[in-house]
Amino acid sequence: MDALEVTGGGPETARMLTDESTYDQTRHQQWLAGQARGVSRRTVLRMSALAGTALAVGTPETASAAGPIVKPLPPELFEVYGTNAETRWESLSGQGYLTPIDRFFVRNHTSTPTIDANTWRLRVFGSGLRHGPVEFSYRELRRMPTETTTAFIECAGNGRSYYTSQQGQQVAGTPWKLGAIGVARWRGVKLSTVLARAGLSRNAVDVLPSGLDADFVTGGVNLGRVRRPLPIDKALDDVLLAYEMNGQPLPPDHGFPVRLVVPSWVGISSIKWLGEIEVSETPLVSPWSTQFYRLIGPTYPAEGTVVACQVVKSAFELARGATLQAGQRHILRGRSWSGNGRICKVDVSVDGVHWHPAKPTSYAHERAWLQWEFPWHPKQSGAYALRARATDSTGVTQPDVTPYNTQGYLFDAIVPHPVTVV
Ligand SMILES: Nc1nc2c(c(=O)[nH]1)N[C@H]1C(S)=C(S)[C@@H](COP(=O)(O)O)O[C@H]1N2
Ligand SMILES: [Mo]
Repeated sequence: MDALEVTGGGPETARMLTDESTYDQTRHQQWLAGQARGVSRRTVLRMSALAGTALAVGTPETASAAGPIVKPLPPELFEVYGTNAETRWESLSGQGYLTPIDRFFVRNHTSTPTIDANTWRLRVFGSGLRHGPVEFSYRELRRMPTETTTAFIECAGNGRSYYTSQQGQQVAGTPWKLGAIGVARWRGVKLSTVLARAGLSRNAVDVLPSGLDADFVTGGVNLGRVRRPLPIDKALDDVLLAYEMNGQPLPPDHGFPVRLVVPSWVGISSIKWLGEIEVSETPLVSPWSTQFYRLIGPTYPAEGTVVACQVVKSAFELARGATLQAGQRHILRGRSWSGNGRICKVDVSVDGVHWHPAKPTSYAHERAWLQWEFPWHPKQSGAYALRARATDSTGVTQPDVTPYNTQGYLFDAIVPHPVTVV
C-alpha cells in the first residue's frame, strides 16, 4: 500500500484522501489476515463450472493468495494497488485489437462477489415504470435479442499519477498510470430493450443501476451498494447489459453474470454484478455522483462538475524506461482513444519539438481505440522521452497540461514516455 503515495491538496482533499487510503489499507490488511470476503479455490472451481469457462485455477499456494480479485495478477501483466490492478502497457505489445481478459484491468471498490446465475435476478423498479416492479432471470435476458459492441471501459482516474509526477499536484485516489483501460467485445441485451419490457414510462428521466458486491464503506461511513445514476437519454442510446466479454461468459472480476457497459462514459457508470435498476420520474443521485466523480478545482464551479465522458489519451505499448538499441530501426506502437468519438490523427515526437504523423494500423472505432505505429531509428545513445498526441473527431487534441481537479480525474495531457537508447 506504499504505492498509494497520494497526499491531500487542502483540508477537504486531505480528508477524502485519508478516508480512501485508510479504507484501502484496512481492506488490504483484512484480506491479508484472511478476514475479508474473498473467494476460495472451491468457489473459483464452482464458478468456472457454472460459467463454462476454463478459468485458470492456481496451485493451493496461489489460491490461498486469492484476494479481492479472483483472476491471477502476474506482475508482468499487472500493477496492483489494493483491490485494483492496472494493465501494463507493454503486455499489449503483439496482442490484437481487444484487450485479452487475462490482462484487462480491474477496479473493485470491495471484492469480486460469487454470484449464482441460476438464482440471480435483475430487479427493475421505480416511479418511471408504468406497471410496477419487474424481475428478469439470467435465462430470460439471454433469450432477448442480442447486441454486440466493441467498446473501452476506462476508469475516470486513469493517468491520475501524472497530475503529481508531471504537474506537481497532489490528488486523491488510486495512482494509476495509463493502464486503467481495456477494450473488449461485449455481447448482451440493450438496456433500452429491457426497459421497454419493464414498461418504461414516458416521464422517466434517470435510471440508477446498482451492484451486488458488498456495501462500500469509507472513512467509517457506509455508502451502500456501488451505484451511479444515468440520464435516460444515455440509457436508451447505446448502453448494454453484457453477459459476454470477448466471446466468453463475463468473468467474475468483470461483473458475472451481468454488467452494464456504458460506452465512452467513465468506468464507474458500467456497474458490475448488476442487481437492480431504479427507473425514476425525478432526478436520482448517489455518492458516486455527488461526492465522487465530480471535477472540483479552481477552474470549475464551486459545487463541481459531474463527470460523464472520458477524454482523449494515448499510450505506447512499451515499458516505462524500456531500453532500445541505437543504430537500429524500431517500430514504436501504441493506441489512442477518446470518449468524444473516433481518433482522427495521432502525432509522435521523439525530441519534444518535432511532431510526425503516426500510421494507423487498425479500424478507428467510435467507442474504442485506434492502434498506430511509428518507425524510429535512433542514432545517438542516451535518454529520450517519446510523446504521442491524439486528436479526436470533435477536433479535441491532447494538451500539454490538464487543469487540476482534487480527485485527479480525466487526465488528458500528453505523457512523455521515458526510454533509454544504448
Ligand atoms: N458493482 C460495481 N461496479 C463497478 C465497480 C465496483 O467496484 N462495483 N467499479 C467501477 C469502476 S470505478 C470501474 S473503472 C469499472 C471497472 O471495470 P473492470 O473492473 O471490469 O475493468 O467498473 C465499475 N463498476
Ligand atoms: Mo473507475
